[in-house]
Formats: sequence, structure tokens, C-alpha cells
Amino acid sequence: MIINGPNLNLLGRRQPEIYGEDTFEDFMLHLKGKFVDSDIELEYFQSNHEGELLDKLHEIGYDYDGIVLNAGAYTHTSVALADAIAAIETPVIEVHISNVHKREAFRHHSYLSPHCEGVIVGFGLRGYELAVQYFV
Ligand code: CA2
Repeated sequence: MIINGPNLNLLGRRQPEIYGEDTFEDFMLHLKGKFVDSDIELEYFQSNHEGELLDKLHEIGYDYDGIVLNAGAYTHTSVALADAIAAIETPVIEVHISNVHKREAFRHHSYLSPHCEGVIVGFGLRGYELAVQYFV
């Protein structure tokens, strides 16, 4: 399961110089094509609401094989998401499209990273592909 947090529904529509020109829906088609010969099912969920992201983690976090999570700005603020990742059994890989370490200082800290299997930052949408590859 790939989960995107707040504002990532704007991908391809705003700030292409930071986040690229592809919408995530287009990218999902590309990604499904890449893994068509693998024995995996890819699903996508996006929400701008912290509680909905928590509910999704609780819903799938004991059954799915892997979660690729870009929690957007909640990465830098949410103890609740950190607690949820620590509580569930499914391993989570944290992904960021931009290199957060080249950006403002408040983006350098993640509440989520200590509870994640790994972290991929700065490789654009390719980071999601690398994360899925890990679970294959
Ligand atoms: O680099 C990333 O993937 C981020 O998670 C993106 C978040 C940001 O708050 C994190 O620090 C790093 C912001 C997502 C905003 O997405 C947009 C996409 C297109 C246009 C405007 C915003």
C-alpha cells in the first residue's frame, strides 16, 4: 500500500520545480506497469486528514506486506502517526520526494523515521519505486 499525506494530491499541478510534473495517478500506472510481472498488488490511498491516515494504518497494518508512506508535512509534526507506525506490524518505508535535508531546518526532523524500516529522500517519485522494490 502506498499512502500519501496532505497536499500530495496537488502533485503535477503546483510547484513542479520541487515536486515534478507527474500526477500521482499517472505515476501509479507507470509503477503498476513496472511490477506487472511481480506477484504483488499495489494500492494507493491519499488523505489530507491526519485521522484518516491513522485509520488507514490501523486498518491495513496487520495484514499487508508493506507500506510506503509519504506523510507530507505530518512527518515533521505528528506524534500520533509515529505511535501508529510503532504499533502496527506491517513494515513502513518513509519516502520523501524532495531532499528534505536541503530544505528548511523544520523539515530535517521526522517523528516517523525511528519507527520505519527505512527512509528514502530526494529521488523524486523514483523513491516510491525503490521502496516497493524492497518489498518484492
Ligand atoms: O518531499 C516530500 O515528499 C515532502 O513529504 C512533501 C511535503 C513536505 O511538507 C515535506 O516536508 C516533504 C509537502 C507536500 C506538498 O506537496 C505538494 C505537491 C505539489 C504542489 C504543492 C505541494
